[in-house]
Amino acid sequence: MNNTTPPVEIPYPSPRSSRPEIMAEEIIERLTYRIGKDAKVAKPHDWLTATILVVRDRIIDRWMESTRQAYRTGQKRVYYLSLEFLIGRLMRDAVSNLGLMAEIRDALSSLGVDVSVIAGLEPDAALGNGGLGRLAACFMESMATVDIPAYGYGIRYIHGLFRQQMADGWQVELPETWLAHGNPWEFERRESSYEIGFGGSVETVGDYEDTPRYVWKPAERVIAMAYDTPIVGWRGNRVNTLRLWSAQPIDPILLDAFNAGDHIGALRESNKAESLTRVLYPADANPAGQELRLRQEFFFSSASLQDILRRHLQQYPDFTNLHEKVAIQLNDTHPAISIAELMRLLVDIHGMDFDVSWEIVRQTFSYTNHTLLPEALETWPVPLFERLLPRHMQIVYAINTKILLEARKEKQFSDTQARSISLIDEGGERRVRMGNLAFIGSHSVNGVSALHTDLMKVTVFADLHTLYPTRINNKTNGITPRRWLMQCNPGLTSLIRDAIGDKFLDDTEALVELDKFADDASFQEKFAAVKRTNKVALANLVGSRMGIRLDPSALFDIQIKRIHEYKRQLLNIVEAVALYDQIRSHPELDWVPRVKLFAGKAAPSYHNAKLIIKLANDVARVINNDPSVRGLLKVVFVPNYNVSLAETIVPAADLSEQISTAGMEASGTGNMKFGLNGALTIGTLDGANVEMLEHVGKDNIVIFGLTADEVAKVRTDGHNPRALIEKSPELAQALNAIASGVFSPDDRSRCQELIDGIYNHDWFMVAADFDAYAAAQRTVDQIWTDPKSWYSKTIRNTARMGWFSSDRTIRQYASEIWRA
Ligand code: HBZ
Repeated sequence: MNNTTPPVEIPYPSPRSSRPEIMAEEIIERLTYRIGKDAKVAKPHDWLTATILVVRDRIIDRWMESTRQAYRTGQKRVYYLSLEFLIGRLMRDAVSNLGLMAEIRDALSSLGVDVSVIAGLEPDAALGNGGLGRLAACFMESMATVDIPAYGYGIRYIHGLFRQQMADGWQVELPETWLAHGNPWEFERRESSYEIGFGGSVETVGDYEDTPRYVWKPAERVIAMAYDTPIVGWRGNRVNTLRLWSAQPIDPILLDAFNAGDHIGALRESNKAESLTRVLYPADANPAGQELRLRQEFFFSSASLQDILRRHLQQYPDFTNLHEKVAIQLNDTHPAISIAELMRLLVDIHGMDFDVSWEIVRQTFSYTNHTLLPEALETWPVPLFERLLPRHMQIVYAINTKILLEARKEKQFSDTQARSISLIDEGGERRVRMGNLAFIGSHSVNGVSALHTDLMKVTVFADLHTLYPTRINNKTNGITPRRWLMQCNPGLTSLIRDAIGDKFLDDTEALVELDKFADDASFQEKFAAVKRTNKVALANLVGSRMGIRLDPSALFDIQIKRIHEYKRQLLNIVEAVALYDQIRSHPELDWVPRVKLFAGKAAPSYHNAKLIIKLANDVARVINNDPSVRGLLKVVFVPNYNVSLAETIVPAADLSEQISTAGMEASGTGNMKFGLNGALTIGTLDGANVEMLEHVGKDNIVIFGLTADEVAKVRTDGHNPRALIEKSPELAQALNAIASGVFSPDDRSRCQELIDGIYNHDWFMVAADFDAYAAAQRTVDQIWTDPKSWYSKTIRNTARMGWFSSDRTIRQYASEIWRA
């Protein structure tokens, strides 16, 4: 370029119109020129794609402006690294956040297209398993809403979480194909590609006088290529980026091999690379300890860090201020290898001093822990780690030496304490502890509810907490009120607007104004009518998918979440069986009609969880077909639970089951979604239930069972479940019915082992909590029979759940952890 001529001023395009007639024209334009279809022959999917493209255009201006603004102001950027983003559908979210809901509906209807029909065709982006992945999705939306320049980094899995089908009541996993029709939300960024290495060796350069330099010579290399999805905040104020990495081969085809006739071998490298990002590990709070998983973790960590460093160098000369301009949040330990990788990049590639780098790294990273379950804390065998990441192994040893010396010198740590904080587990097969690495390499370590954070300090991280007593802090989870109230429950949203105005749309805590309507008869009636409409919608869905008729005037009692023994779906099923026995033995009593609805996926390798699904289906079949129950009790297991299904189920719930063994559920977020949508919670004092109790008040929640302290005490003092069962005839009868095959006549001993577990050790306190749980359920029945009291409580739930907005959580992360 000739530097005497001034640069050409390229004007920005003017913002797109939001008039329905203009958008209708644009939809036709996209249909014609982008999809190549005539409106006359266009299929519903074509309309969906064309509509998304039109919506997407309305996001792009703001997206670019958000990026420009971040550069202009030099604001600190937040990077959320997560192996999971459980997003669900994006169209309704984007349209609603842009405030274009009515306009899009009108534009489409002028073309003879029903927006709700095409919206229902959008596949769920299910790039996650459960709570941790859904939290990441809520956080992305909230970070855009509260105007934080943020990037989410993850993996673009070709197959997200498996599709769950039932075969004779058993879970069967089928591949999910969310990309089958293409993904109109994403932008492929070929220019944002990075090389990722694996294996090989480390060479030392320089002699003894010099500080040696280490050069990693990987044996294998793949390319990480970026795909960007814009994430729109509420009212479209800010648009952030979700950047997902896809693995590509360095050489798409080995032509020499192909020409020599080895057609399969010619593609071997290519297939190997692509397999890296082909599937999401379907494990949730279970170990997923295979080599491919570690490869995925390193792959996306390294790509993200290279991207972050490149962006930093566009604005600053070096990395001495990295921690002032960059905050990286590690979503659990899955990206914890980033700590060693950032050290490698700073020291080996950019020639920085080890100790200086370590301080910057520590100030840059922070780590969120999502589970105390020891089996879910990631560790990797040293030989595997060393083979795959030889330079990172050296760095881990170097960090370990530094920290252990510090602990012994400054805090007089004993051998036992040193063993517990070490990055290497030396008991048995030597393993690298990713939790300890994440803790030591971060300036902040947070739990996700007050109870969970307190327990972290005295259990898994007790000794690290002694060493760094200010590092652990709490950030109670939250949920985005856009998806989990405004979009999924438009009826309730408009009722609330009529009552208290619009303030709650921007400040969820303003919902508290609703409190004064809790005992207002006319408001209660409208609240009940909205709930009924939502229940009819759910009943229709269950009717059409499963052929089971649900009575919308029954109490809808709902437990939806991953299937895990600690979440105690089994306790709920056993209680259903006990209730079934009671109804049959006392037909003269006034039983409250109930629907017990379950949904959730089990990790494919989790035997007992899959058995619990089968049991739920077996119990459902027997109860639903027993005329003596007269429809007073129905049990349903709805297959293929996902975000979209939750959006129909949550608004329809009367009762929310949050019944985990106290001390085991880190937080829970489903509990918050139900409360916000006006369900009563039956729950233990576990996770965020404890804080929900504080917010909604003890009269508006039904709490039962052992506390976390009591569970711990029972476990150490010794627990005699058999004696308890013998003292509880209802429990004994229900357990014996299940164990003896009443619900599994084809295989009478199917559940014997499951029930033996309760008799012999009862690790999850099913027997210990059963009587309290059954009594709490009868309290729920009591409240239900007095509708005034029921709605007074459930309205207060909606009114007082505003604090559980993820906007509040994100503001706390921003001010207390990221300083952004
Ligand atoms: O994270 C969940 C917790 O169980 C839930 O209580 C919490 O509300 C939610 C969000 O903070 N945890 C997960 O979804 N997953 C894991 O904890 C996990 C841990 C290790 C793994 C896989 C999953 O290897």
